This record gives sequence, structure tokens and C-alpha cells, in this order.
Amino acid sequence: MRGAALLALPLLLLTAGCSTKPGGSGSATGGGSGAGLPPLAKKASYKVGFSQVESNNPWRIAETKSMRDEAAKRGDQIVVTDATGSPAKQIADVSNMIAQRVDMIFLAPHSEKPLAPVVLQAKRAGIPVILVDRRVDPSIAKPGQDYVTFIGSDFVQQGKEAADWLIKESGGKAKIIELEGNTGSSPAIDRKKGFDDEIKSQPGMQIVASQPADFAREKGRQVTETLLQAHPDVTAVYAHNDEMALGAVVALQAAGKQPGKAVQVISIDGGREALQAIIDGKMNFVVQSSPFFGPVAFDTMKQYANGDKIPDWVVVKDKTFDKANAKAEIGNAF
Ligand code: GYE
Repeated sequence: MRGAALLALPLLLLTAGCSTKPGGSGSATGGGSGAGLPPLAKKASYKVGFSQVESNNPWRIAETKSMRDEAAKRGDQIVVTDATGSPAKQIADVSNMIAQRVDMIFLAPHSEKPLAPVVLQAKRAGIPVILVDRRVDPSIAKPGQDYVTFIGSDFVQQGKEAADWLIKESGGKAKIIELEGNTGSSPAIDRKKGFDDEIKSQPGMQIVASQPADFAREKGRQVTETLLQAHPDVTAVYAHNDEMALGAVVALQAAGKQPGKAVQVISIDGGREALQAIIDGKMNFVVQSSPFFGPVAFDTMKQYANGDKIPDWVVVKDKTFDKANAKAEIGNAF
């Protein structure tokens, strides 16, 4: 092992020297190909931090499990914190990880602006950060410069795919309620943009109301219940995640409307309950957003320690689910 590590050293220096970015910080002690990014030493095992935003739904629980399982598989130690949906707590959680001197911080940021400064704080403390599942504001902190990379889905594309399905299935005629995720979070911003821009091209389709329901099921139910009173003629609900869609299904049923039939229900995530709702005919279409970040997150950390050039965005590819494949796919869902 020791021999292999020594042999790898000249290669590492060579890779760092080849960095396309000026001021590459690769050093004899570890990787780090971006300008001024803190290096990460090559070690047999690491102590990493994973700052989770909340744990109130199956998506978040699957993500945390994926990170823990991967750490265990590799013999790395992982410190997991849960910000319980509070940006202030999440900032404190990351500050604690910095004080503990973890080797690497994996951060799933609540929202784009509030969590950006703590990324800079970690950089100043010499601890590299990888963003998983959500971004921070790029005007405050930049990939390849202030943090290593963002690993996650293309949220604009997810919104666009949801709109394209509805355009096709409704024949270009719909009155839509949109349930938004947490205000200021990158999936809420981008899933709205991707969907709304596509719907704008359709003269027969209108988004009659678009409101935040915080990615949460009960809030999704409440917001839908209220919006249905003002807009009883809706024909579709587009929710930025499964949880809010499942809440909308309950509200639609309570209002005597048939979800999946009279009102088409579309969401993003692809959890077991949403796929079951498709099988049961209560939901129609779901764009996947994978929560299984463990393997790709730890692989990226290893590549970074090796001095490999990491792209600014490690794109997670997603599938779509409808009644044609929900049965076959449900076994793989979280
Ligand atoms: O869709 C949702 C979660 O950030 C991609 O946040 C993630 C989203 C996911 O709470 O269910």
C-alpha cells in the first residue's frame, strides 16, 4: 500500500500541474484542481460531514441512508447533522463541522443565498466542500473556486419534462395549480422556471395559481384545499416534489374531484408512494430526482484527493415514470 502511494505521488503532481485553471492548488499533500480550493490529502480513511437540511420525508431519509451506507462501505467516518428545515441551524451545523476539522463537508443546502457564506467560511478554514442535491447562489460562491462541485439533477430539465408531458396529454388545454418547493431553494427556482417557460408557449394552458408549499405533504394538502376554492375548474396539479403531490391528492379527493382522472397530478422525485399512486390511477406522471448520492459523492471525493479535474457540475441523470413503467420500477424506488 505504502509503495503504491509513493508511486502515485509524481502522477499526482503532474495532474495538478496540468490543471486548466490558473493557480491550481494541487500539492504533495493531496488533490484540489481549482483555483484556491483547499486540498484534500490522500488517506486510507476520512472523517466527513454531511449536513442534511431536514428529515421529514422519504427522499431525505433515503439520501441520508445512502451517504451513511457508502461511508460505512469505505470505512470512512461520517458526522450527520439535521437542520430540521432551518437555514440558521444549518449554518451552525456546518460551522460545527469546521470546528471539528472534518476532512470534507458534503452540504445539501436549504436555500441558495443563506447557505452560501458558510461555504466561503469552510474554504477559509481549509476544508473542501461538495454540494449535494441543491446549489448555493453562484454570485456568492462558485464551483471550482469556492467549493469543489455541485452533484445533482438538472432541475430546469425536470420542470420542462413535466410540462412537455402535460402539453401532450392534455392536448394543450389545461388550468394548472403549481405547488412550489421552499422559496429560494434551487430545485424550487429551477423546477418552476423549466415548467413555466414551457407552458408559456401554449395559448390554451394557464397556471391559475402558483404557491409555495415547502416540499411538505401537509402543506401541499392545505395549499391545494385553499386554491381549489378560488379555482374549482383546475384540470392539473404540478407539484415540485412527490410529498406535495400526495398532499394535493388528498385535498382533491376531499373536494370531490378525482385525482389522476378529472385532475391530472404530476410531480418530481419518484418515491414508492408516488409510483403506487400512479399504479392506483391517482397520479399520472413523475420525473425522477434521485436521492442516492452516496456512491457518486464519495467517488468524487476520492477523485478530488487524487488531484483529478472535477467538473463544476456532476449531473445526475433522471428517468420518468408513468403508468407504462411504474409497476416495473417501484421495486427500485425509495
Ligand atoms: O425533490 C425534495 C426535497 O433538493 C432535490 O428536496 C431535492 C428536493 C427533492 O425535499 O423532495
